[in-house]
Parts: sequence; structure tokens; C-alpha cells
Amino acid sequence: MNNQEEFQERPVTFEPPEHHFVFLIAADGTLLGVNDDGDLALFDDADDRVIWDLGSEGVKHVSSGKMVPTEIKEDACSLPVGVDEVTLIVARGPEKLPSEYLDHFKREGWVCLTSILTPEIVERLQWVGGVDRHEHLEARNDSPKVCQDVAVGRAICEPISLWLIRQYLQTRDLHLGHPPNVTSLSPYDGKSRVQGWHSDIPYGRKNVADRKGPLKAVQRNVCVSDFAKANGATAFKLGSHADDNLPPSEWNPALDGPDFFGGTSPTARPYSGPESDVIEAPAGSIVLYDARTWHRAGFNHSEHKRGSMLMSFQTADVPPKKDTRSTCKKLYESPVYQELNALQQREITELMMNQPGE
Ligand SMILES: O=C(O)CCC(=O)C(=O)O
Repeated sequence: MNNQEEFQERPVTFEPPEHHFVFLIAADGTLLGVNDDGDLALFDDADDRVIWDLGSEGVKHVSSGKMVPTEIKEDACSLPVGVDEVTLIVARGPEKLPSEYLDHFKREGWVCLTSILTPEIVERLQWVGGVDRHEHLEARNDSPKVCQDVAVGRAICEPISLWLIRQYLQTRDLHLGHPPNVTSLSPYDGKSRVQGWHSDIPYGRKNVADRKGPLKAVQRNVCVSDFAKANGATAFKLGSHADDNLPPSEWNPALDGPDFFGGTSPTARPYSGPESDVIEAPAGSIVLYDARTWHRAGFNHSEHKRGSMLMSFQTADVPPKKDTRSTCKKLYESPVYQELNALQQREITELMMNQPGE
């Protein structure tokens, strides 16, 4: 690699959306939608059926165009669903229809759900991670992050990303590869060892899950801080999921050289030239990518930590790196669990208590 090509990754930039659709959410977390008969109904899954837009006299079902008159007061409304009158919270929804995200994900092997999390969730994730305006705080390690604030569980359960992952992997039988964490990437000092190019499939040391064959896992990077090339947003070789190979050895010179353990020589830095990409997106965005995609942490050239929440959603073919069941049991014992709605409690239980082969 020519050193003049360093830090020349191609930015792929997502701006904050000018408009968001809305969700209408019942107390148990289920989502109001329109069923195949054209009637209002509650759903667990966030596909196109549950996406609404605000109108002057009520709400409009985006994919069918059905108008539903209702009065919205303090972000809530009440509507008849079957024989019940149901109170619904009007909450931030996506910029695009879930089916549009799915088309992109299937075509490209990655997708960005720009600013999908609410500012309230983002603010609490930043607090948990000790980043952005909470950078003066030490991130706590005395309990799992999912027990420290309900925002972590709410981010795990972001419904459109869960629906997309299940559609992409064509199964509901998924588990998390490790307990969810909120981490930060420190400013790059020019000499410390940095993360090299890798894929998250093949995965594991024993019973390694192979790149070939059925789809095995999706990685989900939550941007807890704004993600920009300047502050070390994740670098990718977009499209590399479709390649049978791992990143070339020239992209990881430190792995072959004397600097592997020290990483002190600038020449040992992983490839950061124009053949690679960086996805830039505002805090609260979620980037999903096929776990075979070559990627690495970026170089954080800013003066501040960059927060993220990295998760791996794996099929039964992939042994998890770390069993998530004991973390989930700690969550059950924590008061935070009671702050999650019933749907979120079910989702977290499914993802963290499910283990391959059981
Ligand atoms: O921190 C990042 O941006 C990416 C880290 C990552 O991909 C990994 O640890 O596998």
C-alpha cells in the first residue's frame, strides 16, 4: 500500500432525515397496523403494515393510503381495534418503509436505518457509554450495560432492524453472539495497535461457522455518537460479503510483520485507501450488514470518544462467542426489566436465552 493513500476511505454519508413516519404503539409494545382485510390490528413485527404518517385530521396508513381520523393529544390517541378501544403512543418511526430497507439490504448486503432511534434513547446510550456530553463520566462495569438503563434494551429491540435481520437470514431462530455492550473508540494516537480488517463469519475457534453455505449472521452497529470518517466510523469493504475470501493479507500488514503485537510502526496500519468505505450517519442510526463483510474500526482523528453498540445476530449454525443467558438473568432481576414493555421483554428473552442446539 502506498502510504499517501492512508485515511482515504470513501465516505458514504447519510444525513438526518427531513421527515419520519410514525409508529402507533400499544401499552404492551404491539404496533398498530392494517391487516389483509383492511382492518386495524396489532402486530409484533415492524413490516410495512405498521407504518403511519401524521395527517391534519388523523393518521394515514402509508402503504395502503387508508386514512384513520383520530385526535392526537400529548403524543397519544385512542382507536378501536376489534372490540377494544386501545390507547396508542405516537412514536418516531423510520424515514423509509421497511420493505425499501429490505430491498437495499438484500441487494447490497448492508443497509443504514438513519436516525431510527429516538433522541431520548440516544441520550441515555451516550450516558451509559460515557460519550458525547457524558464523556467526563467513566462507563460503569459493575453490572451489564443492559441493566444500567432501559435505553439499552430498547435499542436491542428496535423493531424494524429485528424484522430486517429475520427477513435477511430467513429465520426467527436467532441468538446474540455476545452480551450487548455500549463501547467507545478512543482518539487515535498514531502509534497504538488498531483493529485490523476482518469478517465476523467465519466465526469462532471451535466448530467454526463457514463463509459458504446458508446465510449465518448479521452484524448491527448502533451509532451512539454521530459516526463520521473523522471520528472513526466503522470502515467496510461494501459488497465483500459476496466474496468467498477473507480480506487480503496486504490489507493487514501488521498481521504479517513484527508489529503485530506492538503495532508501533505507521507502515503496519491496516489499509485505509480509497478501495474501502466508511458509513457516516447521525447518532441513533443503525447499520446492518452481512457478517461476511470485511470491516474494521475506523481511525478516530477527533479529540473525543466515539460511542457505539455492536451486536451480532446469529443463526443456529453459529456458536456464540459468549453465552448471553447469565446476562439476561441479571436483567430479569434488575428494576430495568420492568421498564421494558411486554413485547420488548419477549424479544430480549428470545434473543438472549436462545442457544444453538437447545
Ligand atoms: O468499532 C467498530 O467500528 C467496529 C468494530 C467491529 O467491527 C468488531 O469489533 O468486529
